[in-house]
Amino acid sequence: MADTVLYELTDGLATITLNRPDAMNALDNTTKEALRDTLTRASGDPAVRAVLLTGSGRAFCVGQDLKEHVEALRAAGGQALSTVQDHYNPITLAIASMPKPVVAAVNGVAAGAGAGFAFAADYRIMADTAAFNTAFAGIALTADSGISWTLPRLVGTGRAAELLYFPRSVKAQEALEIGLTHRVVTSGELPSAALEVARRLAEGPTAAYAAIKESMAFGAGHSLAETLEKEGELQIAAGGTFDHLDAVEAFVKKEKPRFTGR
Ligand code: T3D
Repeated sequence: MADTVLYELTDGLATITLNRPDAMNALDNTTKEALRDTLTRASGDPAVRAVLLTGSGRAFCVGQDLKEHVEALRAAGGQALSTVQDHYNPITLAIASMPKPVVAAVNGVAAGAGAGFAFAADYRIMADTAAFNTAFAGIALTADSGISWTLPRLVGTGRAAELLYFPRSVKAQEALEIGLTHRVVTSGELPSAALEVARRLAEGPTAAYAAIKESMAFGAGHSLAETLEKEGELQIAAGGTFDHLDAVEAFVKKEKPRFTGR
């Protein structure tokens, strides 16, 4: 695996770190491929019960590496844009459909696809010095990495349009106020605060979390009646897990449940 994406698995928590600090974790082809493959690995590994996605250095991720991109454009014209199908779509889908919670620890600026990856995560915790920037229209591109789907759901259609038409840095405090992040902490506190949230999720009822994630995604595109049916199917599956039985037994005994993810 390329060292531009670091992977560590400890006690059910997979930490994925974008590691091109000198390039503000801009996404060159090597990094995009490594990130896509690393997310796929985490998704399929039953030992992984939660994922923490972050960046090294002063940025979370500034999106497409525009220095590499300009060369690709010169060489291949519009063909360079197949990276959306080859990389951005699978990466975004891997985060959004990961059958376990994904926490984005936004340690610095998250722009373009970098913001898209954070928006696709289940939980965002952000340093007070960090910011989001949709960026795309600034270089005459449309939204990708799912931003046209996630952003209106997070902040509403009107505000999403404003942020896409007029890209700007949305600093942490504003991000919190408009619903772009769940929590803001100081940059010094971010690593431990993010780890605490992610560990808590890694120690949780993994199958139930996967079902919650699946039913919310399903509900976004289906009617109430269809969603009720889906919830029913998923609840039968969740009700058959060891974690459910153990948790109900623990409740009755007035004990704290210990989830194993099965
Ligand atoms: O085909 C396709 O590629 C389609 C897919 C697109 C997906 C996308 O992600 S498109 C969006 C690409 N990203 C951007 O347009 C963001 C561009 N960057 C910025 O707007 C600003 O740099 C930031 C708002 C992110 C941060 O501003 P600031 O003032 O903190 O930093 P800076 O001074 O602008 O940048 C610092 C360095 O990082 C600088 O390099 P230097 O001068 O020190 O050598 C700058 O060039 C570099 N940098 C920032 N963003 C990118 C980048 N280098 C390559 N690619 C970048 N995206």
